[in-house]
Amino acid sequence: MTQTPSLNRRRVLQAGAAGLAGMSLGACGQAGSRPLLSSDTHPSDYPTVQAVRHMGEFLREQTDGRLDIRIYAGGQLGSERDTLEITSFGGLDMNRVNLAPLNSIEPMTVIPSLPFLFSSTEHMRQSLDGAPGDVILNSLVPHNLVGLCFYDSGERSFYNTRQAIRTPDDMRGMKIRVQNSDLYVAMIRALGADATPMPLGEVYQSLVQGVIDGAENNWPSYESGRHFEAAPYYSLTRHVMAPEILVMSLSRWRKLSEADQELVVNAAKSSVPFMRELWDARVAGARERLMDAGIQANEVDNLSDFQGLMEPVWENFIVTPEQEELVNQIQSIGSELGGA
Ligand code: GTR
Repeated sequence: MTQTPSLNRRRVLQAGAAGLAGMSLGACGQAGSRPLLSSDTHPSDYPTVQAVRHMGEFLREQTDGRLDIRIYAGGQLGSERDTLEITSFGGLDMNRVNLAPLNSIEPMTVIPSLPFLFSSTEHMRQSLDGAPGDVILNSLVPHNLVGLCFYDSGERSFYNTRQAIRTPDDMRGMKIRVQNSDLYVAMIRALGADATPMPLGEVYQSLVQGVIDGAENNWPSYESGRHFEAAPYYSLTRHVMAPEILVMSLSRWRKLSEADQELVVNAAKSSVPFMRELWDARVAGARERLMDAGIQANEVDNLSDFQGLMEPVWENFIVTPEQEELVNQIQSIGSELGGA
């Protein structure tokens, strides 16, 4: 990490901790004027960042500026795993992350990350807007986090520096970067490749230097991280549709009055449809720009080859009756939609 971000990071985290210490002296609801500090690994124009900014505007308008959000974008405060830990300690107020780095913290978050669980965007959205989503948001409280809302993250597919992937055999022996999640490691191993967990910020350089052969992500991240420059083969396996999640530190949450807690939840909920609109446009735009840039995208005819290899992964990662119940709920939403 360069000197500037680490200095910045230290300053922000000290401000967060000092703010919290100061607030703990005050009465509930008298949180003072310090904005809520929020982290995101993506750049400032990315839909997740814009959605949290939108939420901040909502809060400012509703409270005459008493509540506000300051976003530290572009991963300047550190990786998702590190900033999540800081958030649960109360050193950061809010954090927008993917569900993957929460997989090792809370087993219920594993479920929407299961490969090939959702049969469509609608299936994913309805599940997360409904009871299954609430169960997951509420499951984070014992980990000192409050789940505020989910954002779309689209479909993740594999990309690499070498060749189009059409069958699992094509990726045998490849080194594939994954997020910090045992589920993702197991998924890659089951496909016959080698999994290398690493933070998003290190992926571009690792592709260029040949430390890894490929990775997996949605169109917008493949574009914004410029991974396509080094890994031009994008194969549409669409194996995971794990959403993004916005969390708040429980200690900060508890210092809000009930009315402010309600405002924060409403602000988060109101940012979801806003984000979805941006997201759909961003996916379409990214795809078009990448095709124009000359990447080699290919459809995968027999996705069942990939799906079949995921059966043991499901078995190993669905271990509690609560998780099983959640899978059933999500699958029945899919059946009602006529998909799953
Ligand atoms: C993106 C996601 C990020 C992060 C990233 C990654 O799609 O928005 O939160 O999880 O993938 O692969 O690290």
